[in-house]
Amino acid sequence: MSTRRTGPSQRGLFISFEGGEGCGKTTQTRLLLQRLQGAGERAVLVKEPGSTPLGERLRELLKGRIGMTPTAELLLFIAARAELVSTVLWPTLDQGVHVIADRFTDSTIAYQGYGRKMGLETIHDLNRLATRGLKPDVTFLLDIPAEESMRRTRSQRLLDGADPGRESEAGQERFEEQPTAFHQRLLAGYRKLAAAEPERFCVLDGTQPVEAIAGQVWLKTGTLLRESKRRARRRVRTLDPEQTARLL
Ligand code: ATM
Repeated sequence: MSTRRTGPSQRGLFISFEGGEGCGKTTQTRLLLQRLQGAGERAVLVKEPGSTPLGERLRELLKGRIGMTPTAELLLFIAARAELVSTVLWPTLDQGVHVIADRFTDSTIAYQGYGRKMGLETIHDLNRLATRGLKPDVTFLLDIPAEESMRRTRSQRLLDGADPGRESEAGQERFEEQPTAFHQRLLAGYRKLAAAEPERFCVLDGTQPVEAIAGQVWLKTGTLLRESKRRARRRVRTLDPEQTARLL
């Protein structure tokens, strides 16, 4: 099946953010959205799982009280992704709108693959099925030590008013209450992914101040934007008159 439907006009950039709990990616996605829009670019933010009617229902299930096997959990994340890619991501990018994703395929490899120790080959195959060839142009990995991730999550829950002595809900237990070893495997998994694809990953020290991280994210995004505009201009120059007429 052909996946790319873009013509010679400029496709939007697809930018994903990854990392463990409390790494600050949600803050960074919002800051980047503001910055892109402030620069006159069209951009949207999506969150995985979520950002479609089906994805939001699946998010409720995945973060709710219901128990589930690791296989069922994996398939629900993949189902949410398949829906998001087909109904939102490809159509949006094809219109030249940039998409910022709070988690994407690497989360499944890190959490279900390295964290839950499920088969990496199977996860890669399922990711391919769900994404139909879509890959981020850049993935920002906000790297924080596993202990710091767990500390930040605990203080956030206290701020949110959760009673630390109370039994946590199944959805919270699913990831946030996993032992330190799970978070260490998760982080090691992310670092392996980044080392395997250095041209896509931009690894940032997530313990830096928010503004410093935002500055590094903006620097890299600006470079990609300029490259993407240059490529689009080159494509237009190489069109024959018939193709140009079809675009007008
Ligand atoms: P947040 O991104 O809102 O934190 O929630 C999504 C949770 O789902 C997150 N962990 N917690 N808590 C990571 C987890 N997750 C997976 O395990 N696999 C996936 O493929 C995705 C997209 C998320």
